[in-house]
Amino acid sequence: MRISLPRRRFLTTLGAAAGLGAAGALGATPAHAAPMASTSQTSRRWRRLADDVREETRWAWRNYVELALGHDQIKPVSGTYEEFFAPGQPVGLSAVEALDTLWLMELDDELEQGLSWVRSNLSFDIDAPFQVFETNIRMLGGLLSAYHCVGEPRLLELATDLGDRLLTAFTSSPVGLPYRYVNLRTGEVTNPDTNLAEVGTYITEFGALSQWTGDPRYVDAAKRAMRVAYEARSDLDLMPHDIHAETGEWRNRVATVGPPADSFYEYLYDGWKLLGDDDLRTWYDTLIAGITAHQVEEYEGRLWFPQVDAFTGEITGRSQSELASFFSGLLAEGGDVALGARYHDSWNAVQDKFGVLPEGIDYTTLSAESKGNQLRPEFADGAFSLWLATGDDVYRQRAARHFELMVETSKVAHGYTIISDVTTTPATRGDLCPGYWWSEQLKYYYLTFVDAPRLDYADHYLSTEGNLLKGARR
Ligand code: IFL
Repeated sequence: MRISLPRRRFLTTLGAAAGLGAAGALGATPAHAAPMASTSQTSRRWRRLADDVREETRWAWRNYVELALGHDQIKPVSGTYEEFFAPGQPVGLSAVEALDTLWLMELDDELEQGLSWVRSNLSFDIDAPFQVFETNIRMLGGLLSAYHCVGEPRLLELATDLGDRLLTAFTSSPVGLPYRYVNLRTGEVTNPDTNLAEVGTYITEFGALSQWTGDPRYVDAAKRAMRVAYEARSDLDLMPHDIHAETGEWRNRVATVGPPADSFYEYLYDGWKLLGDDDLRTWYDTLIAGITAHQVEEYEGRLWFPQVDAFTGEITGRSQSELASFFSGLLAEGGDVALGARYHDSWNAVQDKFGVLPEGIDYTTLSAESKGNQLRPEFADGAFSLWLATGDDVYRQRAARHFELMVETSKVAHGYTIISDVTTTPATRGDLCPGYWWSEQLKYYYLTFVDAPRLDYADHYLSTEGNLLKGARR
């Protein structure tokens, strides 16, 4: 989720002061503005990087279209593909995830290929259980962001059809917490043993759907689920990460800002920002105060978020998932820029040590506990949010390094792949390009390196999956 703030204002001011046009302002370095010549060199460097990102996107898309269009995820080493949600039931996940990225990059021929596939092929009348959370952030979010960008009514029709099928997961529960799976055709729900992210990452997609269709059922269901979880918080204002969808009872005691809790916190802030719902801001502030009081640890000069017992505050683990690095950007957007910046610094130390970030570390030793990398976007996501919040060039530099490392290690014959071990030399590659890659880091890099004309930097919203639900400049 990313809502912007002061950067555009700053650049405009600096550009005007230096007598620069729009292009000159691109390379501006806040706080310590460089002389004119080096400013334009810097500007050219960022433009070149943005062009590189766009070219890599175009090349990878061409491969996907040739080898896997309509399938969920390309396997870019073997040139084959696999489905993400249900075996033998493709829904063109990568195509749907890519749509708003292609639009923002003005890759309009490629966008038309994706839209044309969606128009002619996409249907959700599928007799198979789909994971509600993933279907929401990836497919519903992808369709809604594409609708927001190109305005085609068919995209909203498809989104509404899918939203109705997902809603059953909420309305089937006696307390309103969604089951983890719903059969898209029959509405049969399964897996009530769930977690914070999977009960509380709906409010912006469902909110946008409610606003654009005029039907409040979606946003009401999403908020009800968040309220049920929030009201069960501990006296320390902490939340265990596992919960039961039929009873609302906790299934463990461990609080974490990483998975499987992460985007629950994100969507409290996002829901407030996108929909203006003050309850959500109050809930966010309450829980972040609990986290900063009980769930932060300084370790050898770096700041981390340990796992703690939600009822006593005792530290129970010092592992850190790479996915938690998004929290740096969330903190900055929520108003605590200093804490967010310190947390990003901690992750930057991990990037300095390993290059490509491992999936999980022990922060007491900075050693890799989980050695793969699933081609993850969170570090670049945090860098983009901090760049927007501070205008400090250091975050662009970190994003640039992240991009360059990805090209060095993950680029293979037909696209970009996950890494199964980042600690070997060279890194050991897997054979899969996850759907979120199309929606997330390509977009974060591009928007960080260039002033994209189709984005309203001053007022936009990107979801947890990087889907643009506000701020498209059509
Ligand atoms: O689906 C992606 C999204 O950013 C999220 N969780 C994990 C994925 C990327 O690592 O919310």
